[in-house]
Amino acid sequence: MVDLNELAEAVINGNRDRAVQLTQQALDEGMDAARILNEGLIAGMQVVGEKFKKNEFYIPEVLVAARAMKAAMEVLRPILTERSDIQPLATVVIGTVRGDLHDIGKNLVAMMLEGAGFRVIDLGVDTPPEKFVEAVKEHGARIVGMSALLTTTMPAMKDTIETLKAAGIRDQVIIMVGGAPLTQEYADSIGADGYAPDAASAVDKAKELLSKKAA
Ligand code: B1M
Repeated sequence: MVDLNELAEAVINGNRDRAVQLTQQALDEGMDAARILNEGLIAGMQVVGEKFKKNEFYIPEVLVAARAMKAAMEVLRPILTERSDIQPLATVVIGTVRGDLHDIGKNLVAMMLEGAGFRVIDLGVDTPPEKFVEAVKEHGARIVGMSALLTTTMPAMKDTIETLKAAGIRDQVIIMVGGAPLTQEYADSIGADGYAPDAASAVDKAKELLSKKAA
């Protein structure tokens, strides 16, 4: 049986091949994908963050850890995005906000939403407000999802909401925000419709807000 601490270690050490191999092995052994993700990959990345904060790790180490985590997430993708229904629940436009290059959490949220039956348009990282507006118009999105991992890029969420307002489409969409430094209070203060602390609750929140809006 795969030891998930070993998987976390592989992420911490940036050992991509080992992370991929252990993730695949855990799946083959019938382990739950959410458990592999939370207790292996996310737990490892948590340690990376702590080491980075204490100056025990620098950017290159964090980058190789992120590369290992992303490669292992690709192994989980087919399971996380497996869907039973055919008609998408709604279209979600999602992106990491302007100035912010962190995308692991955003990618996870996108995968889980896809798995829950949403059509997801992923705008990537460092997304300017205007790009969100264009994408909502182009794809007829009902939900706008924004991710930020830096306290310095959180204000870009407010800018994006203001830009959606200026474009006259703010009330057509549900705005959801998330990312490690975010709180419900911050989400309320910038006028977002919803906040979720992790990818699984982001799916619940999206469904809840959608049904409220339809009611
Ligand atoms: Co950066 N970084 N980083 N980094 N990095 C953090 C965020 C930091 C907390 C590290 C630390 O000091 N401990 C710190 C931010 C401090 C702050 O602002 N308070 C930091 C810093 C300072 C920086 C730089 C400024 C460093 C520098 O250059 N001096 C720089 C900024 C670059 C930029 O963006 N402009 C930088 C760069 C990088 C890398 C490029 C090296 C790399 C990113 C690689 C990549 O993403 N492709 C990186 C990484 C990996 C991290 C840490 C270690 C890990 C982030 C992560 O992937 N976590 C991070 C420390 C940490 O968070 N422990 C750190 C795992 C991921 C699954 O969690 O993203 O929180 P998370 O997503 C969760 C939830 O937040 C939520 O669901 C996800 C899944 O459960 N969620 C949503 C996320 N988005 C959501 C959206 C929703 C709903 C929920 O609705 C739409």
